[in-house]
Amino acid sequence: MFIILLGTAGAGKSTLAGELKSTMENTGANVAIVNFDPAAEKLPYDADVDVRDYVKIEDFFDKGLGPNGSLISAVDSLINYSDKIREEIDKINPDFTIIDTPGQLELFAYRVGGPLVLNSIIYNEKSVVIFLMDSIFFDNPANIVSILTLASSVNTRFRKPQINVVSKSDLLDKELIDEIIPRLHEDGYLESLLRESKDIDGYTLDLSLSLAKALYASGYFGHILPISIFNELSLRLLYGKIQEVLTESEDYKIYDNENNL
Ligand SMILES: Nc1nc2c(ncn2[C@@H]2O[C@H](COP(=O)(O)OP(=O)(O)OP(=O)(O)O)[C@@H](O)[C@H]2O)c(=O)[nH]1
Ligand SMILES: [Mg+2]
Repeated sequence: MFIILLGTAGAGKSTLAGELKSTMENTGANVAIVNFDPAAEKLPYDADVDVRDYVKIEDFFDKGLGPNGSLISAVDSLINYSDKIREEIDKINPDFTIIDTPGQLELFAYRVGGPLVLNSIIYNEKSVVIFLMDSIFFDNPANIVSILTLASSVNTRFRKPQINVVSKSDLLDKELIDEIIPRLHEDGYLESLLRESKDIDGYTLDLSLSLAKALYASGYFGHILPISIFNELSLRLLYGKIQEVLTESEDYKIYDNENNL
């Protein structure tokens, strides 16, 4: 079973990969981590499988590409090694494989290459996407709408069960954690926050209201889980949610963690 960590640059994916592995292993699970970032320099965990063994980002710089173009081409070229990467994972034979992806989210929200390579590694196994929304995006309701719109793009592209989490929740106010985030799934709540906000008006308000309405109308919202590497309980709740999703048979939806909190 595969757990794909996705999120904007610096959202905490690599750190979470290592911490989640420890949490899961403490309950007896056998967990492997795949580093899926060809441009990673230092990782906060020991990768069991590493795409840097297959592609070198420098080779793409040498072809005259810039840093972003190089990363995109490097990930695309991993399609040639997906069988080998899967063989490596199968040799380890873990209960769960965590895939730590690069923060160049365009690869997964808009382009074909990222999902294509990941799907060819995952093949017919069950998988779940954990989408990390950095707590910095929770500073005002318009930014919450923006990051949820991005989360919905990822969901449209991957068509996999997806758990949306707010990462680094230790940096958020108590009011956000206790009162605002738990209510975000309630139809119309985000719109009321937007209308009450003093910082948003005019066109930005109209656009944000329309996007928020569309997110509710499409049924996109599930409960959003705040997580922090400094809060072991939040990691255990995330693991519980992952287990629940991976043992359910539904094809693709946003998962609701109401019953787990
Ligand atoms: N306060 C706080 N900081 C965190 C948490 N998780 C990660 N960080 C910090 O956030 C920074 C970025 O973490 P990374 O794990 O490298 O983020 P990433 O998403 O892998 O970044 P890219 O691979 O560059 O996209 C590091 O300084 C981490 O120590 C958290 O739960 N709380
Ligand atoms: Mg990383």
